[in-house]
Amino acid sequence: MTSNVSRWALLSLMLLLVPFGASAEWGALNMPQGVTEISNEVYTLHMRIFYICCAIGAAVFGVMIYSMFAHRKSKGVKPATFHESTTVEIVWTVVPLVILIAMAIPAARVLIKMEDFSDSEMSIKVTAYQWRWQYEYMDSGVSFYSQLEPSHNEARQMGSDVDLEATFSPSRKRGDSEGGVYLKEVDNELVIPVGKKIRFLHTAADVIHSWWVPDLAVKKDAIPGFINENWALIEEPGVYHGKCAELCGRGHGFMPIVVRAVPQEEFDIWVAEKQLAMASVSEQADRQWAHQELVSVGEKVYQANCMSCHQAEGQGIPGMFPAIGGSDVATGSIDKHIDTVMNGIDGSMMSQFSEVLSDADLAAVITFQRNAFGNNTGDTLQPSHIKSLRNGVDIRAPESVALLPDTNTTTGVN
Ligand code: HEC
Ligand SMILES: [Cu+2]
Repeated sequence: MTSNVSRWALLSLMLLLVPFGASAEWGALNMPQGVTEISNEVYTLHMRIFYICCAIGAAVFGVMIYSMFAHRKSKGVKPATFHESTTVEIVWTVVPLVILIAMAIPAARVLIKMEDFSDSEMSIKVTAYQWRWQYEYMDSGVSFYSQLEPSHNEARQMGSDVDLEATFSPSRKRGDSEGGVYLKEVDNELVIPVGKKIRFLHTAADVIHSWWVPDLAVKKDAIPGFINENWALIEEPGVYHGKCAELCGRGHGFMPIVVRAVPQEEFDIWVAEKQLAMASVSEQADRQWAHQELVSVGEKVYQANCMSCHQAEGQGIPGMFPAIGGSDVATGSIDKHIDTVMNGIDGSMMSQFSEVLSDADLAAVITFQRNAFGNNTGDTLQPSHIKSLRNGVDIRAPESVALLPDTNTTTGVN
């Protein structure tokens, strides 16, 4: 009997120890402490409540185990027969109440602080799309899209023979290997200055997403039609990773976030460079492009934005994504092709790209599709054509909007 009990005790102990032996890094099990004041406060709160839970657990299970062992039936102990002890009832109401209040006060303080957007020095609007983020710096007008780094996107494709272990680095620190951490890098990082209170405005353009960067203690739902607020003040320069934390469809696992916090001077240079690049994008739309130039730029745009569905050789996936090679759209009327890419196809996975791609990128990818994968229409689509389409009637607006009466001709309205 005794040997049986001790054998069970030993086995349970071994089972309990298994997870501890396996996890070399304790920190990896816990919540990260993060790099902002709020994230540190959240961490402290989390640890304090965790220890309170441990103490309660130890006390409750201790009393239970002691009672079961010391007063067991086999020792001839008779159960007590008392009922309705007012003292006990008061104690087990008051003690948890005091513990709850002791936890709620500091928790409420941190929550209120998290919701305090006053004195923010900079605002960034973050719009979530399936499956990319758009960052708009409200103060400087800088705006760009950020999505999974193309080399990672390529590696994750079905049948890709990229050696993940050799290409990507296992740790979270960037720079360990050229490829960065698999599925955690983006093409355009969100760059922000250190030491500034930055307000984030979250919204989404299609379904619900959630912008989550654990090191900043920021996790906010991005909901179409709503603006949610959030803020962060990072003290130390560094690179912080995050991801979308709301199941948002097929590509949910492939919308990482990278925040790079840099000193103010470095940030100012970055903003100036971005503004210059944005100006040159609009210049690019005005010049005349060579056919071959459009095709080679288009190939890169295709790889970054279209290949995950239409596949590397433009063969598509039968039943899911149509092939581009030999497609009626990519070899037929170019207007239909432009409309498909710019506006997407309602109710399908083919989303609109007019917001996401520049005039030059749109013209390039369409030219590429009409002259690759065995399509040889010989067509060349100039970026200026896309630009004129955008500047003319807003082809994205629903018809009802286009038909609204012109206020100038309506009597009584100025
Ligand atoms: C998320 C998956 C996805 C991505 C990414 C995607 N497409 Fe599509 N695409 C589709 C689907 C699905 C259809 C078919 C829609 C339908 O007909 O209902 C389609 C249809 C098309 C067609 C019409 C093909 C035909 O023969 O009907 C063209 C052209 C096209 N896409 C171009 C592009 C371009 C250019 C890009 C990148 C800029 C792109 N697509 C990115 C899913 C995607
Ligand atoms: Cu998402």
